[in-house]
Amino acid sequence: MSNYHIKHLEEYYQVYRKSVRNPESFWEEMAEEHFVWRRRWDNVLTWDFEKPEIKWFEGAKLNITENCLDRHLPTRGEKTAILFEPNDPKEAAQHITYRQLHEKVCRMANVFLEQGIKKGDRVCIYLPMIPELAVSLLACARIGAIHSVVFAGFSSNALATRINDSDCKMVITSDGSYRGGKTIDLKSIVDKALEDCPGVTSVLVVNRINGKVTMKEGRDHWLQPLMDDAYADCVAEVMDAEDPLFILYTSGSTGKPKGMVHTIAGYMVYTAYTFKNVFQYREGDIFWCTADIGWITGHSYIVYGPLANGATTVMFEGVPSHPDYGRFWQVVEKHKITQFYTAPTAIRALAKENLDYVEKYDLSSLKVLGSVGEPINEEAWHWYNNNVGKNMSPIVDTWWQTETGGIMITPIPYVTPTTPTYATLPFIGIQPALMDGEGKEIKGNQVSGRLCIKYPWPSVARTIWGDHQRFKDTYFSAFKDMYFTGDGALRDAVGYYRITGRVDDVIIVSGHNLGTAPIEDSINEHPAVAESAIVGFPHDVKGNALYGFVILKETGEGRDRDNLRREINQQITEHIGPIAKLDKIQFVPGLPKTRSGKIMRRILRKIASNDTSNLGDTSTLLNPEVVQQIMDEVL
Ligand code: 7RM
Repeated sequence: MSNYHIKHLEEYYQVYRKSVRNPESFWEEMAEEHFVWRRRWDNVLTWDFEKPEIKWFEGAKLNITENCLDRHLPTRGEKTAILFEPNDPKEAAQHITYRQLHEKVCRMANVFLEQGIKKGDRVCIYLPMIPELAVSLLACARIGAIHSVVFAGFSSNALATRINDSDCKMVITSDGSYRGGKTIDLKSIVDKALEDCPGVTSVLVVNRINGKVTMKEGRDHWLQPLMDDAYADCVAEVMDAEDPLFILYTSGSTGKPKGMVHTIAGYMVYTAYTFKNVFQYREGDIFWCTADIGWITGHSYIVYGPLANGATTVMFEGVPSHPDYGRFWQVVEKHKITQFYTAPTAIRALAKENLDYVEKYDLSSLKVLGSVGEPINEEAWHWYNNNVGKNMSPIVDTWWQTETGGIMITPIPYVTPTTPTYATLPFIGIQPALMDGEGKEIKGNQVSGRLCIKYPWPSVARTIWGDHQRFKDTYFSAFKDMYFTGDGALRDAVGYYRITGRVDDVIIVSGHNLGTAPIEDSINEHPAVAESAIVGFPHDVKGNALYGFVILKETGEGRDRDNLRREINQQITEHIGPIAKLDKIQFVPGLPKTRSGKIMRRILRKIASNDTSNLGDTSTLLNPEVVQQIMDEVL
């Protein structure tokens, strides 16, 4: 098991240097030793960032489900693969063993075949966080169909756009879903979407809520009876390393969503290796990633990464606030979770609530805490570290993207000393570069620039479905021979990276580059402030000035607003300098967020610059109502 499990910092540097000196031989060794192949590759890597074209393990044959399921059966057949924790804490958790999961996947794969789905066909999956969701991804992979998961919080419009863009033939959904105290009628959302999707010939429906649905004759079928009748084994389709595994849509800054295409072998190798190291996974651990499988985090670190390692992975159907704000910690105690991976937005929401919700539970099983999705602000970091980790569990602040497939910049717990708000060091095999406005690499430490990656890694996306030109334009054109992430970052004196946010979040005020994240951190440290977001707006003298949207904590609601504004600016002056002071501060009830918890600054920018006639695409907003509320009170 050479180099598979990094145990101390010196070893990290050694393995890192090796992986960078000769990436091909490094990844070849990993691929050889830790996976099962039907045929060996002819080339480890061929690449050209100009075209762009990237191929890993070309010529190899495999099926990812044999790596995630079949090969574990002799040694781990009775081990829990998926631990399902339902929305309602009174409903029993389900422990699905590797043997049971294998059987479910095979049965579902046979159902797909009966529905006429063939290798290469696209299947849209629109399901809540129930076991059938994970099973359906693997069932697609079993027969070589390409899954396209659409997060079940998206509207029928957004769903239809995604189904049509990749020309899906089949949709897997459920009658409905439980979310906290609510139920949502998913099937009727699908029905509405399908009015505009002539290419969909069959719909398979999971019964989750015993809901009333209309089933369209000839098109719609309940899934369970078909699975019961299906054969319990299914021969795995032998796939090429570079065949697509899935499409996953990610919102662009403008225009329609981008269907990122990931291919089988490289994605498998990279997600498995990162899972093992970034979470210091050991046999017997119970790993919980709270993301939805509708996002890349769920694909890579609920399904493929954990299962490739034969791990027990938790699927949680519920929400952090139901039946109360202690739900996450109750689940940690109940299932003795060893690794807990969540998003800063969830941490901030829970940190606003009474500490009793955390302190009530025994969290001593935890060994590693993870964060992903946005920069974690200092206050949230400390809250997480003190109250969840009890200063005993390292926090891995993992930076990566839908496009990167797996974690790219991250500490390795118990190996890399952590610093709040820093994603720290590049993962093994990852070669970051910071670039300036002229397209030159900025070398050395204590510098900041645009974050690029110089060399291919196995799980980089290969194209945008149906639009290779856009793939090239978006990621491979800004800087020659580099993958451009769209993020800004700084590298500190010891070479640690801090992600400062999307590059379009950099605001130039009087010629100074200001990242939004440190200013927001400073504001958020004010005791009356719950959360904030900053954008620039045009200013005669400064070029841009800063506009802050601030959510107050309940304790701050009664305070004099002008005093609060003065205190906030005083604090920014102390933390960053007077240059970062805000010209305008508006107190708001909420911030417009995407369904994955990212603030939609584009909308705030329009509001701040009084340009609200066309807000652009708001279909991915979780809370469209706050936009109107903010506009009604604009300064
Ligand atoms: C995994 C995921 C990608 C964007 C990325 C960043 C931001 C993600 C961090 C982060 C600071 C982090 N995929 N981002 N992780 N920023 N620190 N640890 O979130 O495609 O949905 O988003 O998210 O801007 O480019 S994603």
